[in-house]
Amino acid sequence: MKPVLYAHPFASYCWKVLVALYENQTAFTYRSLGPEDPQAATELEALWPLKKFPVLLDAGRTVIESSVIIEYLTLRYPGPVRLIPADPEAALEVRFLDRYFDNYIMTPMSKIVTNQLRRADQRDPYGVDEARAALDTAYRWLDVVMARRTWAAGGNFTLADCAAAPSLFYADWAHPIGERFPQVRSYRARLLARPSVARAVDEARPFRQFFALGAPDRD
Ligand SMILES: N[C@@H](CCC(=O)N[C@@H](CS)C(=O)NCC(=O)O)C(=O)O
Repeated sequence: MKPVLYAHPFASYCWKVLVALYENQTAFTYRSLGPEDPQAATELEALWPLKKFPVLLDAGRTVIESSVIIEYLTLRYPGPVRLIPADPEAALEVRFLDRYFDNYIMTPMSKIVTNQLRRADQRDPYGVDEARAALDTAYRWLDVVMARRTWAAGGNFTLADCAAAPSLFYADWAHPIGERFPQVRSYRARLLARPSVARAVDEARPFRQFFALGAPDRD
């Protein structure tokens, strides 16, 4: 039996896992969470009452949280692309960068986007200003790191790059990565040129109209 992934093609944390699956050409059943299949949402809620996705179901086991799903895939479905290095010290750097992209890029990006989905009288401009400032600080730190690296944690594509792809993709839409961060801009371009990421970007293309801030005419 193939693992089953509950996900949506436009959802950033789902991209993270999709990129990992595509990197190693891991076979899986895609349960797409959309209005066309309300049963998929019912199943998701039964598996994970918080209803956050992605969720992976494999051999009766429910695996939750994108990073944990990728760790699980590397254990149960290893492929030629080793997303978590065998060396524990190198793995620490990968896990740190994975946390970096989720906590310091994806989270402030989401704050800006979800604020826009609120009713005008319930918006939080102070919180959005804080999120924009946090993103600039995060871009600045990353720009220094990426001056010496091809991929987030060094020379190999890892879990950290799976996290970087959706977070930098959407962060640049929500709060553009300025020209003063050339290393981050070229890293984002490298990510988008990676076939696994390009596939996730293409699969999400039909949903761009739903980007709350208005999707730019690029990428
Ligand atoms: N920490 C979780 C975050 C999952 C998450 O927030 N997913 C979004 C989609 S990208 C979601 O479930 N949104 C629907 C909701 O918040 O109800 C992970 O890494 O999987």
